[in-house]
Amino acid sequence: MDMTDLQQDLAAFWMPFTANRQFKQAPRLLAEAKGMYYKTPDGREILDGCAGLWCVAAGHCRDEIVRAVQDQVARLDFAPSFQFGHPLAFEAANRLAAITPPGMDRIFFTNSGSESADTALKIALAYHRARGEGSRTRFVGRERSYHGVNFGGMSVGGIPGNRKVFGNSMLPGVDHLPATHDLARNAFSRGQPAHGAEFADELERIVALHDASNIAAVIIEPMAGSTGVLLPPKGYLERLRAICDRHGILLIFDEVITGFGRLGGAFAYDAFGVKPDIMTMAKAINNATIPMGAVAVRDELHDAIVNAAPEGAIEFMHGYTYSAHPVACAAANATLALYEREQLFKRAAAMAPHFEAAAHALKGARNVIDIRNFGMVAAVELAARPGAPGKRGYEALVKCFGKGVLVRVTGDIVAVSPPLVAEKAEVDRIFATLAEVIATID
Ligand code: PXG
Repeated sequence: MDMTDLQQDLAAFWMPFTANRQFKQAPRLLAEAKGMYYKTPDGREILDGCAGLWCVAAGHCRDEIVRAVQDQVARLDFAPSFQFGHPLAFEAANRLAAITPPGMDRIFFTNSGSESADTALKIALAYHRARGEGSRTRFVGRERSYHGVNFGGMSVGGIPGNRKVFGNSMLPGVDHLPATHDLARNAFSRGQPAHGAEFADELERIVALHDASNIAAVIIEPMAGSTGVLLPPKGYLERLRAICDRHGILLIFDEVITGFGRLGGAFAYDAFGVKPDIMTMAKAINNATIPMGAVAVRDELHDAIVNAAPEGAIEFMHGYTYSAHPVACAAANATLALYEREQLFKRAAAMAPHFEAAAHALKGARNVIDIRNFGMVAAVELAARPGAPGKRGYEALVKCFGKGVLVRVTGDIVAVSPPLVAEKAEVDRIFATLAEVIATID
């Protein structure tokens, strides 16, 4: 086989979260990218309406990040982080600590959002055990939440499709809060919806059932992303925080999507003012240039775990070969410096009103039953075609791609979350294309 054959035979690559047979009949290939645009192998430009997969916050192939990666891979390709260290890892941790909420300055590195979710759960267990409350082993997740695909994250997650096949092999001792999505009361809300703070009270019911002394942590996405942009109702996060505090339960925010400017601040804390005990990150941590994730924890949690171990002993039995990989760290350092220099989170906040208006201009379009938004993220929800849920959404994705715009679809919900460097004209084009496309879908 020559190289062209190797690239054109699509059978060997078993694609993740993809309808493989359908895709391979009509593949959508992306060969290059720069700034706000992808390019297909035949040279067609595609405007990136979802920052890759919510991750390329600064736009594609930014020179500073590319150079940092090129330099680093030639200088130090790999160094172990078990009992050794390299300077860029400490720099990356300090750069992250500078933007995490106050007092959440201890950073554990992973390679993905899924690994960050499982790491966060393990930190919660280790913390309670170190304090002599080892009976706190239960977790509380939420319906319609996504915390990746590893067994821990999948168990606390609430995506039926992920749970259907593997449901009998999950972590024991997990309950789920109800999802906060309430179209009857909140359709077409701008920003946080008004109704639904009381969904948090379900946590009291779960505590009453199991007793707080058995519950380690609650994990939620402060804004549920991949399940269709579900925003926290006003007062909901505050109430959840208060109930956790009342019962000594840790609160974990999964910020894999919400982190790094998507909500118009560094993290959900900056947008909503509620501070978790542990937060997970990935994706835009290094503009998605090299796989990387991280978990930030409150200093007291770190100290409790570390100080409980005998001197000279490994305090937390956890880590990955590629934790703090030098090339990933180089990309993170260059990315975080770029975010700061360009004040990208503030830029996202400044663009948010225009973005909101452009999104809500689709109100009244065919089959549109809701539009919701916050910062630089919006969802347009279509009514499902009777007997064929997901078909309208998929058609929207295919037709937008045909018109040169990449959007992300979950069922019949179209999510728009472009790189934070998007100009007004690009925001307008994304929504105008979506409007044109929706008009053609019966
Ligand atoms: N937590 C959250 C909140 C996520 O959104 C993960 C964990 C897992 O991250 P990794 O890096 O292991 O994939 C995610 C991932 C989509 C989509 O279509 C969303 C994600 C991944 C792929 C597709 O919206 N989020």
